[in-house]
Amino acid sequence: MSTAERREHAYDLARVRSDFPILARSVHDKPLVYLDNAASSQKPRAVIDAESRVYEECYANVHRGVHELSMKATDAYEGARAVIQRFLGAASSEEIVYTRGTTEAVNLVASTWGRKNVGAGDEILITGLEHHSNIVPWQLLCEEKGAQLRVVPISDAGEVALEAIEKAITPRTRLVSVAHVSNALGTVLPVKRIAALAHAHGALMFVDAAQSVPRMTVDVRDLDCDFLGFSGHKAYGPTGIGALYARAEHLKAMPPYQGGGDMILSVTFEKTTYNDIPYKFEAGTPNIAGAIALGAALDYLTHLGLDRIAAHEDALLAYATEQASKIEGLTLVGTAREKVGVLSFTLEGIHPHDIGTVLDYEGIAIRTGHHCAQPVMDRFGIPATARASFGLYNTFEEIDALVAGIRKVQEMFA
Ligand code: 7TS
Repeated sequence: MSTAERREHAYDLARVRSDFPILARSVHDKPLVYLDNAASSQKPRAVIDAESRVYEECYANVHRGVHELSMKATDAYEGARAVIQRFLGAASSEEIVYTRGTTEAVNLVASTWGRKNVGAGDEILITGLEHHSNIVPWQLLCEEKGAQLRVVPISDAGEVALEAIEKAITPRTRLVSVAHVSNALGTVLPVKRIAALAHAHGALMFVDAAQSVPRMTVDVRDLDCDFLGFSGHKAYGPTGIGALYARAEHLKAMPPYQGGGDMILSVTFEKTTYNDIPYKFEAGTPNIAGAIALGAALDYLTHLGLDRIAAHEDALLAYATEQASKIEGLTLVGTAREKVGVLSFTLEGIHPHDIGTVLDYEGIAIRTGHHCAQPVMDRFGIPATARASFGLYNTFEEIDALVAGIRKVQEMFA
């Protein structure tokens, strides 16, 4: 995109920033520079208000009461499910299951679809750049079933070759499960093409969309995936709420996840019949206000425009990469051609935790550590990285502050 086109597509950044009350605060007497968006993003007023409005105006339990408040709460809760459905391009809102987030979406599929469909000698295929939440649930399943977890390696740039994935799929592969965007490296995986490969070999496809949903258009029918999970809190919504998208035919065939209220049609001590999808997978009183506020967050993103958000973040990452490359002793970890959202790096002779601590005193929030992707660190032979991750409200001046902060770290540890 040219500079002129970018300007035309850009939104009013100052106005957008004013939508996020927390961005006005200072940290250690410095203006807050929040660059930890891959871990969790800040919330706009629209989300904060949506959540408090539920408790002030229409709070009651859902799917239960005939009284006015319960019906209002149910309407808003189901309305938010329809927002998620449209946001993801799903065919029907019965394909949207509320979960606590991405982690629970993976665990739900592993322990329901997985327990039913994966047997001894079968294989689950993942890549070397996965977050722990897209590794451990499959390990647990494989251990229980005598199945095998296979891993497609990543290159020095942090990419995964399509040919390597194709080679790793065998007639025993039941599921391919990959991140759309790596949280540690920023690599964008070609999930649409990976889904086509999986299907061509009779396997299903799970997309971990935790990092893509907040920063690019994600359309489940275009990707043609079977399952997709994301977290509300990374998409400017509340914590403790997210969703699993799954094709209706899979949900109908899958056994229930947890047992309890709301997931049943009838219960006797002899036999229980289960509710229709998606409720079959939603036992117990859910995060009602959180779900409704997640709907408000996705509406906010839609209103701003996912392509404008993506263009802005691309420009931020390009600028940050250019500036960081000028710093002697700084090594970028993750240099994929298709990359978004995060800038992971190490500084020669300085532990990432020291980088994070010094930057914090400058008011700059980044994450340091293994980012719940220890195999990625092992692959690059490092214990940790420092990671700046961008959001729709970050500015070019904030990247300048980051760069100045990094230089200060180097001076202190010289
Ligand atoms: N998958 C990816 C790609 C992620 O980045 C994360 C969280 C998860 C799954 C798990 O999401 P949750 O909401 O269920 O916890 N990633 C990070 C991170 O990069 N820093 O903190 C959490």
